[in-house]
Amino acid sequence: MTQLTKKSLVIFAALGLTMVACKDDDSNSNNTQSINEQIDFSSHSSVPPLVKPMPGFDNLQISSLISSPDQLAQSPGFKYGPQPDGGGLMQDPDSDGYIMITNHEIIQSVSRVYLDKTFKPVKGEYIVDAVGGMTRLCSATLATPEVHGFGPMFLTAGESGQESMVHGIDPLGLASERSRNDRTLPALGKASMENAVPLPKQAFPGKTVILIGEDQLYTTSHISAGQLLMYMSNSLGDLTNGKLYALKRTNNNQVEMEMQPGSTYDVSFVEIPNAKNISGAEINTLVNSLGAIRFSRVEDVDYRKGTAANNREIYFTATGQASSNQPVAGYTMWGRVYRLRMSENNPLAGTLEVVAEGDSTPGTGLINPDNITVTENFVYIQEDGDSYYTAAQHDSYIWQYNINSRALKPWLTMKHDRDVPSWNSTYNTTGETRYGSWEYGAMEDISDLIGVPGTFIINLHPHTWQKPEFQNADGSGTTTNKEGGQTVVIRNVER
Ligand SMILES: [Ca+2]
Ligand SMILES: [Ca+2]
Ligand SMILES: [Ca+2]
Ligand SMILES: [Ca+2]
Repeated sequence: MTQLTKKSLVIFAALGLTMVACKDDDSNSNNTQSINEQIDFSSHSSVPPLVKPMPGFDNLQISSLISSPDQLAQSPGFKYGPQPDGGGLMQDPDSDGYIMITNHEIIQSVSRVYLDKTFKPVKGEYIVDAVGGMTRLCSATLATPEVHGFGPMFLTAGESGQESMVHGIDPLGLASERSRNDRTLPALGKASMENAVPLPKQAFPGKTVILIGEDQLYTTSHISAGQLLMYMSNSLGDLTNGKLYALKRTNNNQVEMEMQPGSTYDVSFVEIPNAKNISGAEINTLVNSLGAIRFSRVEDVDYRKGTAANNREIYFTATGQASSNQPVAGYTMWGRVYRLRMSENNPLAGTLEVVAEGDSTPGTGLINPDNITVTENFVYIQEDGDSYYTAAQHDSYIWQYNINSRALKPWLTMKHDRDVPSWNSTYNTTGETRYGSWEYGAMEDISDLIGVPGTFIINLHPHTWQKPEFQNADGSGTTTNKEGGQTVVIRNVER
């Protein structure tokens, strides 16, 4: 089958399911007849879920989809790698099942897992290995023709220093080409990037707009700290001829802590001239002289789902930094979540607000937000607590922020169960006792794709679960990490 035919099938398949979902919404969201009864939500993994609901969310139904020790029927040699971070799910154009694309941060790789129509993983392989990945690959986004107007393309960002780049990976590409290192997108710039998130095609019709978080802390050798970057082209699907921009305040104030919760600040995107052809070091010098806001480590970015107006509402995290457990002047320590409202008629203009932050509740509230997932009515904020601030009082949570009521509630936590010896010796092989030793990767709404409302997958990095047999999952022989990874399915998630 040619590539073009495959892509066409993806479009048709996705349109079919979208139409079903729309019908459900119009009639009755509780109409059980509309649910895809073929999906089997029992745990398919040999490892139980490594997360559990927080009090008040006991209706969540959690099953484990895949974990590193699992052996899949059609690919017994495949190992699901450590640190599953960014993910994307699509229908398999060649079957009645699905394809899950996942990057594995620390081994610089991207896996492709095939699932049957019941959502059971049956086969896995790598489409990027550490040789092709070149840099750590963090969060990621699967761009699709039906939502974004181009693709399917898995945009996965490199985060190993300021010369890292975004890779555009064909999710249907050949596994034999996994070591190819010519899949980067120079026009999207060079930086230590967490994610490159294209906005839906309806947000700014005719344009390609991609928001990129720079996970960079302030150091004397990197005084611009982290930026919110934007790639924009006036042609839909053009990833080569657009321009790169950085977010700044219209009053030129670059200090993030001079923006307070409860206030709204005018911002604009300033062009970084010739970004495609200069180094990441040059970009960082330039953005600082252009007056870009210096955030403490921008991690993940997402847009509000629903209408085009919603899609122009952007949420992103600044995960924070500390020096000897104390704040660094001008920078968030415990982390913040920002909301950028982009102007309908001008993507270069907008307003910025702090909607959640941990600095006013050191150690008990928000701790180092990292990945972020936005639905129509909620923002799910995923913590990465392994900076191990001494004042931290809880393990990594996912917080649920209600966009309308502004309520912020701890929603999910890691199942460390350190007081259960058999569990602790199995899943905490390094014996780490501090809070926050496990981290979340991406959380993705798969409801419309599988036809079951309120269903999400969440990737987990149980960093202290390590075994020699988990090493070299991508087969390149170039990495030494031996952590296990897991992806879980969660139902009854409020959207
Ligand atoms: Ca990061
Ligand atoms: Ca920077
Ligand atoms: Ca992370
Ligand atoms: Ca992080």
